[in-house]
Amino acid sequence: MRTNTPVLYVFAISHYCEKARWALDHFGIDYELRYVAPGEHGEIARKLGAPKSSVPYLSLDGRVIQGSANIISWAEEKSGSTPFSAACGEIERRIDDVAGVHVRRFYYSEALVEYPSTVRPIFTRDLSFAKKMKIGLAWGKIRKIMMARMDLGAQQGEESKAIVDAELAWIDGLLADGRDYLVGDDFSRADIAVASILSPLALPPEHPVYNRVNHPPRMADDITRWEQRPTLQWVRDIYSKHR
Ligand SMILES: N[C@@H](CCC(=O)N[C@@H](CS)C(=O)NCC(=O)O)C(=O)O
Repeated sequence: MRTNTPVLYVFAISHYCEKARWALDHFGIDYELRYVAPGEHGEIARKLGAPKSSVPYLSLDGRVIQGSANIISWAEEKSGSTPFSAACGEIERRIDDVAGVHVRRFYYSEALVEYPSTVRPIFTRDLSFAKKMKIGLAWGKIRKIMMARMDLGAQQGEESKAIVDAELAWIDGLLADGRDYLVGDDFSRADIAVASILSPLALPPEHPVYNRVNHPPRMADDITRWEQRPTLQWVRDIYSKHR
């Protein structure tokens, strides 16, 4: 059946997917959410004509928009919102490129390397029974590919943790003047970007997936130690007000 409703393809576990999903919700876009399995995601992306394999991507009117930032720009335009400022763009780019990559590597370097059976249920939680079985059988191979692609390991996890710590200090610094929002007086895509990318560390109850995620032990200790940091308190506050 053909419909004109845009379809957003996501991994449940992905913070970039949460970012795109939140933006579509925020801008009041009607869309269908489709969870995909690792492996299948690349095949669908190729069939749709997306330049890369990564989720999130949005398919609509015979074209595809890939990448959380591009999806937000499309949603902003579609909803007739004021285009984002350069300051928003800078914050979003940095959070995507630095914290986005290293929060993920910090988590997977412990979870996927040492406790892989805790990761699989998050990847497969919204998939059909048949797909769950398929991923279960291929899990060893998928894990190896992910470990190589993201360069995971104990030392890499420590490296990424230090980078995440520094990026939290950057946001702590921005919030030090008591501002409610990162740019200007209103909620913006910079807030969506930072809150969603850091949500794996803040575990806000309003998050559609991480509200039920258990982190591996060393990361759980770090998160407990960081719990009162202004940035992570701010992420929980933004989620409670805007998600
Ligand atoms: N900067 C991109 C990053 C997207 C990304 O890294 N997606 C990951 C999931 S978190 C992915 O699909 N990885 C598998 C692949 O690249 O094939 C965005 O904002 O959308």
